[in-house]
Amino acid sequence: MNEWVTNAPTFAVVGKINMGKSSVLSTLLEIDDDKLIRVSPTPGETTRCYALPLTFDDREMIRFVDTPGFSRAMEAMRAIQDLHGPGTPDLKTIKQFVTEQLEKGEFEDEARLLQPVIEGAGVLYVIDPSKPLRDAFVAEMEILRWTGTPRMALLNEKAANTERTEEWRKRLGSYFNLVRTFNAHRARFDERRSLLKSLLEIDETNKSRIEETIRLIDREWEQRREESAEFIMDFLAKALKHRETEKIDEKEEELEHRKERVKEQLKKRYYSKIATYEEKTYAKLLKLYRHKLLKVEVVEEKFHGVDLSSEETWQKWGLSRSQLAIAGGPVSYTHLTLPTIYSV
Ligand SMILES: Nc1nc2c(ncn2[C@@H]2O[C@H](COP(=O)(O)OP(=O)(O)O)[C@@H](O)[C@H]2O)c(=O)[nH]1
Ligand SMILES: [Mg+2]
Repeated sequence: MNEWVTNAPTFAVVGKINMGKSSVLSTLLEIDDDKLIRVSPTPGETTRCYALPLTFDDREMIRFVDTPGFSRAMEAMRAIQDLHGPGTPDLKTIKQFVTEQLEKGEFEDEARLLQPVIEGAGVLYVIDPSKPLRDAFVAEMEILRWTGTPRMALLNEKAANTERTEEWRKRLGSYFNLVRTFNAHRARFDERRSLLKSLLEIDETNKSRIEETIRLIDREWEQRREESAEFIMDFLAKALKHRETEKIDEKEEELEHRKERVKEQLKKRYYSKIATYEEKTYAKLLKLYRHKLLKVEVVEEKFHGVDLSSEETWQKWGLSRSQLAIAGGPVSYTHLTLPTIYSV
């Protein structure tokens, strides 16, 4: 019985340890959760395979499998060749290698990584093209080619240097059906969508399922945008309507310093309240976009001493004269109503 490949189209994410496999998956699937996926600066943190389903309404649409990664690709390649004898090893040889090595444990990482592949999973091979193209990488590509499985290479550029990218592309082109870039740390919705779309090119048998998933993702994204616009409008309405008042008695009204003190207190309370509203809005937006680990801290002090009615302030924030005219309405309103309401 298959352990990793079930009814949903399945793709194993493979590559050398520390290439960013887990990072690619956490970005692609919006998994911002240490418990579900381990992204780690310490090589070798993922020690077994993990099934990561892309689910809608409890239905598993596509399954990805995070794998430990190749650790001894050259030696594994030779072991597979020895197992096969003369000629080119094929899927049968790889199956034999996996079965034997799961028992023996000499190439445990390789055997675990190849297990979903021999069960029929498509392959997403992650590399970092800023690394030199060593023989060990060629060995990985060779082993994957022997499986005969549909496969795509993903260039996850961790460092900025791109001088080796072309060389990588050329080499990958002869081993993979498709070569795409996907930056695990910078990819946004469009890149994620386009990666899912690329799966169509390596897995034609599941065309309608993958297309349906893309439609669902599009619909979900649209809903999120509408919801986030509502959150922001709600925040603005609350912030603009907010008032802080303080009573001072007649006697004190004559005292300038007393009035100034009350003004300062009001200001503090006002900005603290606005900061609370802002923080709550951020929390709702982060939840909507599934960021669990990210925390936003709104520092209310950053507003202190800011004169929102001054043109200079807005220009410092990079607003042009016409934008300033638009901003001018609510701003002067906020400013005027802010700390100057006294009830006597
Ligand atoms: N700057 C940068 N670092 C990355 C990127 N992808 C992964 N990393 C880092 O590389 C390290 C290994 O990543 P991980 O996903 O655990 O690699 P894996 O062993 O292939 O699963 C982690 O410290 C990641 O934060 C990337 O696109 N840009
Ligand atoms: Mg990993």
